[in-house]
Amino acid sequence: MSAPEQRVLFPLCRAALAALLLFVGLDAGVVGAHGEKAQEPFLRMRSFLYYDVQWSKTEVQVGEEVVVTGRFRIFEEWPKVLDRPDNAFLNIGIPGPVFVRKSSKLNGVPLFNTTSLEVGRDYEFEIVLKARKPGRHHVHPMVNVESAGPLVGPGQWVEITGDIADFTNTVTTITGETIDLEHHGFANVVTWHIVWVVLGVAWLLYWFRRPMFIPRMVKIQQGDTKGLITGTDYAVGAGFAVVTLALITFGYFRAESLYPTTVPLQTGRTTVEPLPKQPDAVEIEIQEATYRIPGRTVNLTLEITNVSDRAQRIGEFTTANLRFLNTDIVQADPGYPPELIEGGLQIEPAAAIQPGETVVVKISATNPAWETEQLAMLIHDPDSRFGGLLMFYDDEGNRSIAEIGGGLIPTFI
Ligand SMILES: [Cu+2]
Repeated sequence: MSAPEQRVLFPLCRAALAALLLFVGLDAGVVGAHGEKAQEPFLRMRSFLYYDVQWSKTEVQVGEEVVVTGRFRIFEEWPKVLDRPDNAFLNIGIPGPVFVRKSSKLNGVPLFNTTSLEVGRDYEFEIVLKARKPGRHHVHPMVNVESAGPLVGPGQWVEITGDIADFTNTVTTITGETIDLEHHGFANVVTWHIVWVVLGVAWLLYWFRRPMFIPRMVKIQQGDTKGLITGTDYAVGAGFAVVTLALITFGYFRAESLYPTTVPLQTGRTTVEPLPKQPDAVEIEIQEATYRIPGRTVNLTLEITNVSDRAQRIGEFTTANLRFLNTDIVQADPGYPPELIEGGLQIEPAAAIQPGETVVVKISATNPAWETEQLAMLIHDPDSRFGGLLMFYDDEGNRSIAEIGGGLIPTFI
């Protein structure tokens, strides 16, 4: 390498190494989550609003199952910039293959295909996971929407103990054979990789053993192309082509004879009906919605009309997987991630709204979570709108869910 080259290359290498170390360092700093807080507030507040999410266990052995259940409401005022959930897939948000997914159901329908979901409606999911890799992992229910991306529910820490070597994932095939998916076909994959790598390397070596790029380029520039490709080269090239085609043909017929009965990967769609619509217990008109920056408080002034025949009280306001509870009515669920449950829901007047009555209610949700969960960022959006669910409870404890959403005005005093 010449001196000028060295002067250019060494600082470049150093910069690349520094960037790599910085990246590794940053990565180590954020192992705590998936970056779910980095999703724009409108994605978390106005798309899929998850509720009643539960994890059957938070500590499991390798091979044990965890069932994640819950519901989501697809927000009626779906953001215009997002593609609607016409092509959606129920998924799980985990850091790599630390669990295997044994089943997923939406409203009781097994869902391993894409489906289309209706805006404004509710769905109930159940995802069964089998613990594979020991560690402490953040587990979110998630729906992937084509062109809109992954829309995640709340994340719970699940601890897997044991040894990954004990993990098995056996299934019985349609021909009655029992196989372990953890290792099935692995030797075959390795064998074929070796075969193709050997062939590829042999092809490269055949050409590399002679002077390569620059001497050949010089010859071409001089118009002296004689002898660049010899008769032997043509023969060897034809030989490689024949061997390649023969291997492909052999592979095809071998697979056909080993696995005569196969089913292609299924790409059909599944239809899932939404949960039946519950009659509205209340009608809500938003009179004012503000975010007071110094106090980290969302203040809502709502005109609420009770259209049910029972007295109604507000028990919870939930948005972006955060739950603000009126602890007079709803007690914190010990199974829900504690960092996502907040008290501090002030309701004025606190009295129940009687049937037929219209009351102006002031709700304030004060919590640092507006900043720490990066939801307050929405005031910097050109479309500063919020969304969420208000949970009403009647005097018999029946719940009804009302969607609220609209513009949110920041206040600085
Ligand atoms: Cu997470």
